[in-house]
Amino acid sequence: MNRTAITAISVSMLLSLPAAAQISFINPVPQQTESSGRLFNAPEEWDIISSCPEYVTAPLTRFSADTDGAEFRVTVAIRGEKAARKYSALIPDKAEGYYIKVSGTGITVMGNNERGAFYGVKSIESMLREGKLEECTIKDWPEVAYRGTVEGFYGTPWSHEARMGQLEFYGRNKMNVYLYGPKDDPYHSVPMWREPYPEKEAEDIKALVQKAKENGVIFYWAIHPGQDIKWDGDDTQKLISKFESMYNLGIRAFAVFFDDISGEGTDAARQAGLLNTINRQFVKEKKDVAPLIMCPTEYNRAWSDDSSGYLKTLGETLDKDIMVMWTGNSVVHCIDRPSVEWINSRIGRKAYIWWNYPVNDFVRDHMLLGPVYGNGLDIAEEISAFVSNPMEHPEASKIALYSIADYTWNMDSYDSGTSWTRALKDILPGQWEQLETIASHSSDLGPNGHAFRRDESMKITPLLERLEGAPAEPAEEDIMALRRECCAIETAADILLASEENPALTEELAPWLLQAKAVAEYGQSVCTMVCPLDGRPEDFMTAYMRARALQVRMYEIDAEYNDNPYQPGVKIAGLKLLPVINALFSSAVERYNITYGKSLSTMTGFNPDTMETTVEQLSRQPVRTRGKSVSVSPSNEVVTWHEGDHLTIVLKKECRLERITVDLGAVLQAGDFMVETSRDGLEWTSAAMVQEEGSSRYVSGKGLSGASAGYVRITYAGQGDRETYFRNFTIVKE
Ligand code: 14T
Repeated sequence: MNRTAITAISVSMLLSLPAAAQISFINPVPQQTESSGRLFNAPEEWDIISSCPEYVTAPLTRFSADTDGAEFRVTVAIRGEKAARKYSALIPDKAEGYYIKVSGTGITVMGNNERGAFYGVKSIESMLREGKLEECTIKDWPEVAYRGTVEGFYGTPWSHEARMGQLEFYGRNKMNVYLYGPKDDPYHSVPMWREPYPEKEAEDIKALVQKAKENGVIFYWAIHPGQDIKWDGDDTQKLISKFESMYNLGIRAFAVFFDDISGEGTDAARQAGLLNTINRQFVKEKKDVAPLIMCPTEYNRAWSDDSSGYLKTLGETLDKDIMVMWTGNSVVHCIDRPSVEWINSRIGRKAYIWWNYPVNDFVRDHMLLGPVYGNGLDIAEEISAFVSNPMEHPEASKIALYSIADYTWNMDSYDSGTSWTRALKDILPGQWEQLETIASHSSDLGPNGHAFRRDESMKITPLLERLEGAPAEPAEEDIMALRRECCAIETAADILLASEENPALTEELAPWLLQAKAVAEYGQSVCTMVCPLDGRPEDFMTAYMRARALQVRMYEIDAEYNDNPYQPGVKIAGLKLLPVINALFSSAVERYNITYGKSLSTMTGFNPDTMETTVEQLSRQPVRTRGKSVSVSPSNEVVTWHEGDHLTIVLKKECRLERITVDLGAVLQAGDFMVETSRDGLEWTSAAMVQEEGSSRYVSGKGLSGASAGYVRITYAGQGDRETYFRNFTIVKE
């Protein structure tokens, strides 16, 4: 074992001792700490001396009674105040910085500004998690000015309660921005962005604004008007009136998103004109409104083309104090320094990073619970902000958000592994090891159109690689190790399914926990097939039958839960663990068949239908079989078809078809696209497709019923390139 490994182990042992140093509860990891290591119980009474606003000291009054004249004194002040004078050399000279001193006689919290003082208090609050304090001094400040989230995903927007909980979580983890922009809120986007919110929603927003204030979070409200905006003064006025109505609900920070639109709305000069008008006639006039944020249409490098001049126009025309969002080299991508320099030079300002992680709106069957890694540790100086687009699962998103808070505050010492462990402990203190076991096998996204992948099953990767390399002759100890891991997963899933520690988390994870349990039981059966406990063929057969039964159960869980129209189902451990178990299964059955002259099925997985295509952008889209329907997962991207391009669904077994549906997001010209079926992939019969009234959906005509096919394809038969969406391509078996 090398030295780094030894240090790593001893550090993690220290961290997992029950009486962990209280400083370790503080997130993000503070910039500078000094500690005597002395821990003591928080007194029952303390005297809080502060002229800061109430919310700054409120976290402390929850712990001990604020009693005038109590011996233990807590002083909270902000640079410039009299009480802060003698600390002026100790307070970091950075926005939101703070200085803390904890001793047996009292606590001093000095903020460089109001939010700095609040964060100092939040650090004390975190330290108090087990009712203890640690004698220490801390100097702390953030490296990125704006840190937080953008609720910017497609799918079910977060509930009001979830948002309230998020804002508290941001306060605790020193994130200062929440951008409200769920794609499926009709009052944020088309069709109703011009309308004020109904009363109930308006009340909720007021409550969120209040909650944000109490947690030092800037609540940005974003509008997404680009799909139907008309560039006349009229819509500008309507937009400003909507902002005015939001201002009346307490909103003091605004954003305009122009992402994912087409047509008129995408014009850079017009967008910049609108933003500048809002900036000058609304933001500046109000005096108490935060700097505007805009999300451009070309919001990532793959979609921005210097020849269009789009970014250059924004860079030159937009008022300098308007911030511009950016997702990186593609829609879903990690951010590194060269890529930030590339965009900064075009927009003439520091990019406002919109990181599309852990958002899973394009892989909704996956839960993204793994460590946060991959972003440059040297980009703090180059960006104006870094916000994360999370999953529609608010509680599960906190695993990633905890580390994103850590990363953006303190990049220099960010360590994704330790940050992840601390996140798990924070979110589920009593059962974090079980959560870790599950999360470690639920981090990759599976194949997806953005080609964004995450590592998975890291702790047992060497084991899985050995088994994968030679599934036919696995070492006995490797099978034992695999069995142990599967037992651990099954145990963890059972414990978490019944856990009452964080009910919201259990509810969100439940389908994936059931799936994890099925995978784990399947894995154990396969281990028994490979190494029959007494080496008797009867044991093999029982284990084999159970493995088959669990394959069916996995399929059923996938078919029953998480019913959304895009990526329905429940996937877990798909990157490494499940493929290895499947490989072991198949080779064990093969060996058995040869030895005993049998012909048991070696097939694994119940998604035997596949797809072939000449369209590069669609080549990574998965095929999904659900009941009788087989469909190619839709792509959000605009797809370019070249002459003769096709996409073919290949059925595992020829069968009679009931229906074919196609939706390319537009009304098609006769002869542009052809849908055909075939029994052998050689001889093709064309299927008549009928447009559904007033929609871009086409459904096969009556003639199809009864036709038998093993292949169904759609071909672009027009001339020149053609751009379309790819919303749906489904066949329904009879
Ligand atoms: F504005 C952006 F920065 C952005 O990322 N917009 C959307 C966002 O709402 C969504 O959650 C995210 C992840 O799916 O990606 C953007 O949505 C897309 C991505 C596409 F590739 C919409 C259409 C696409 F073709």
